[in-house]
Amino acid sequence: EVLQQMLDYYTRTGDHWRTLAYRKGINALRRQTKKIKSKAEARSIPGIGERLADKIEEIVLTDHLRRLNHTNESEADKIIQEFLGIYGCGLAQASKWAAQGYRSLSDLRERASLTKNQRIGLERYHDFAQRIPHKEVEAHGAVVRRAIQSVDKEMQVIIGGSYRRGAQDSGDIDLLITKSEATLEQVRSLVLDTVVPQLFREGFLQIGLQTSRRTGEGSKWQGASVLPGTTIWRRLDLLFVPGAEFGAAMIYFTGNDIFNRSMRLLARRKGMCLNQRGLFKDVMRNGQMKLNPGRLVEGRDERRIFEVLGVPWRPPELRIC
Ligand code: DCP
Ligand code: MG
Repeated sequence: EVLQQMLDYYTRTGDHWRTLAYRKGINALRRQTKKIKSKAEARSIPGIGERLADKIEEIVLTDHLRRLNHTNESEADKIIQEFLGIYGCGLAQASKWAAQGYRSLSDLRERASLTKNQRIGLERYHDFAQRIPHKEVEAHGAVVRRAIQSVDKEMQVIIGGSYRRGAQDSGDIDLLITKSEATLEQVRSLVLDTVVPQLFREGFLQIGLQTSRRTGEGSKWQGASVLPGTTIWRRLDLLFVPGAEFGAAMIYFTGNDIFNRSMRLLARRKGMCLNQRGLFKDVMRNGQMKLNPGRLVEGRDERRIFEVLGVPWRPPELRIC
């Protein structure tokens, strides 16, 4: 719990590397079957480095961490943390508001000039802050699946993200929409031209927070939905996946992010490149820079991508790193 509070702090302050180290460390500790009581014991666990082992020993001996007392004090940090809960608000925006003197959500609501989406994020702050129970994620998926399949019976809707990893609750709902022979444009136009307008008419979709043609290469729709008979708005992502990229997209959108990172790193070590569209080989690099996209080895089949990388198949619920 103490390390988790440190992790929350580093997440809030955007300290990328410490965030990773703490997540790894906490997960490694959770997997231990007996209590870790010293620095040496902590240090012998893969994933726990020197400095984290020091902290673990301190927690064992004192029941708290000096550093934590310090980090908890910062008032500005608490404000920024609160602002970061506004959907679509990143660290830059949160810090900017804090620097402009806004101290609370009601400050923002009353005095700040906000974009339409920021205003919605603020109005629905408490909705979006709540975790979504597994069963409810499933129900949102079913509504979208029904709407999509009433237009095209062969179109598939798969619930990805933390849900696919078996989480009891999720931060948002990630739906992959795909069909074996469909192109990106075909999936996109079915969803954007037909299904999304229909789901708005039914009162299921409430708002589009990012319109697809502006984000990335137009491969998703992001917004909010409400189940019939309920009032809480949930964050919903519709991800358009061409049939040929299904396996790579499944890996990417199943996560978790750290598992993805290690798969990509492994691909790189083997002279390949893994992204959400496929596994590529013969990629030429100049340091960090990719000089060519390489040749597609596999995109369609999730298991095959594991095989080519030489990684034994890992069911989604074991992809928690
Ligand atoms: N993803 C990633 N790297 C990121 C962000 C996301 O690899 N920086 C991938 C892995 C995630 C998936 O996309 O599992 C979905 O992203 P979410 O932010 O929705 O994360 P989760 O679904 O895992 O968790 P949550 O319950 O918070 O939604
Ligand atoms: Mg998610």
